[in-house]
Amino acid sequence: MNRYNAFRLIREGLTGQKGWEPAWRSPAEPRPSYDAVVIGGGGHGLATAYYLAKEHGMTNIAVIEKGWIGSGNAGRNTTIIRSNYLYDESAAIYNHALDLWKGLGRELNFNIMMSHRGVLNLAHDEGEARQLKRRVEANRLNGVDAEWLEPDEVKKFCPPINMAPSIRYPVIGATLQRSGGTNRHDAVVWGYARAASGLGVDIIEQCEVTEILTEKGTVTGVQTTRGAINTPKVACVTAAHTSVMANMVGLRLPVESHPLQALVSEPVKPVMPCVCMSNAVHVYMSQSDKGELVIGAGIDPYLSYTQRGSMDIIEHQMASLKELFPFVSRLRLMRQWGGTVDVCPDASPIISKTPVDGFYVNGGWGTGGWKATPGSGHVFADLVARDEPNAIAAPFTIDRFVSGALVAEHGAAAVAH
Ligand code: FAD
Ligand code: PYC
Repeated sequence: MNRYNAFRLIREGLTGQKGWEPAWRSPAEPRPSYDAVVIGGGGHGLATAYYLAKEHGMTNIAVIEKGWIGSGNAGRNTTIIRSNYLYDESAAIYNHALDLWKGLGRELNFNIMMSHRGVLNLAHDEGEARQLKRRVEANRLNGVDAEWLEPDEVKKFCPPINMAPSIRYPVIGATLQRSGGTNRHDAVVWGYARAASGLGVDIIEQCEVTEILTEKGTVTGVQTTRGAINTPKVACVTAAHTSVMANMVGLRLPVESHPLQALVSEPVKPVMPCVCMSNAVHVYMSQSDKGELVIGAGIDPYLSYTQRGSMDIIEHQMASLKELFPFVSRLRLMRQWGGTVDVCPDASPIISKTPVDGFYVNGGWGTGGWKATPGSGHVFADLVARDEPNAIAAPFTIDRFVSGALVAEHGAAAVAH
């Protein structure tokens, strides 16, 4: 911090913090028309807007968000980042995202607290071990830094784990992706918003899109709670509300919305050196830089738009976690929350044009879209700007639900599905 900034910090502290400029421009009213409108101010929507402006010169655009930016899953997720998916198509997009994460803090000039602390996926029986070893081989062919760890190596990498063979689901090995890890979700959203705004993008919060306007099968604009906007391109990035928005243009997408919840403990000294996930018992844990243990579970099985989950899921997840990490039984839990995740039948996302000209969809990321944020925004911006999917996006068009060319990733996404 230079002397001017230090002085300013003190002055603002003593004078009621009135002199700070907002980090991004959030005009009260949208303009009457834009070259493109991005619906949804989560990580994916903001990244899309940023890359549209930065890489395609589309600066007359707006992000329309019904709440505040990051109020959806972007601000509710547990920030696990990895690219160890089974199929080539998935490895391509998640590796693309991982590459972008590596330089994102510098690019946005915002500390996103990216930490490549490694992600363990545990195996509890021979069948699971075989599947995970197969995934390691597939990952390596795709340039993912995956390895198989024997039990003593698991214990060495993650000392607090309980390796006792007597527990109900004993740990018999694990995969490790060392470049996987976590970051800070709010910082990512704020960083993208500030950078997009700096390039001219309007970020309109507390404004809901209530209608997609079309004429003869072509988008002409959107109706919002702050009036109509004319635009030839609508990029829909609304996660849990993907199918709701698609319905507005008469499209029925195979996306289901489920609650997914997580919780954090009181802060403690560093105890958990990595991210640890178990598909079999549906639980995972990491430790935030503040010291809180960040703990998640599987989806609540019913469909719902409520941003909360039910108690039995928490009971199940904590019972499983207590066996794997007995020390947690002495911790107090501090906060619990839920989000609503948009799940496709093959546990892979949709990045697609639609039969309605000018209406593009990016959604269906389910329980695993945070890790994809920069990659998703990057390839979606390219699709919206050029009206053609690039090689990374092409496998994720909605045509696959007709052709049957699904990218079935339930295994790799399974901890939360
Ligand atoms: P969102 O942040 O939900 O953004 C969509 C936005 O659209 C919302 O802000 C919403 O308000 C807005 N919107 C909706 N309808 C309208 C409308 N009509 N008009 C205007 N705006 C509208 N993924 C991982 O990779 N790793 C994890 O560890 C992980 N953990 C998770 C834990 C939990 C508890 C949850 C809930 C999710 C988790 N995920 C994880 C999944 C991840 O959070 C999502 O896949 C991802 O954040 C989706 O990003 P988004 O930007 O599309 O969604
Ligand atoms: O996709 O790695 C993941 C994940 C972990 C928790 C929720 N999603």
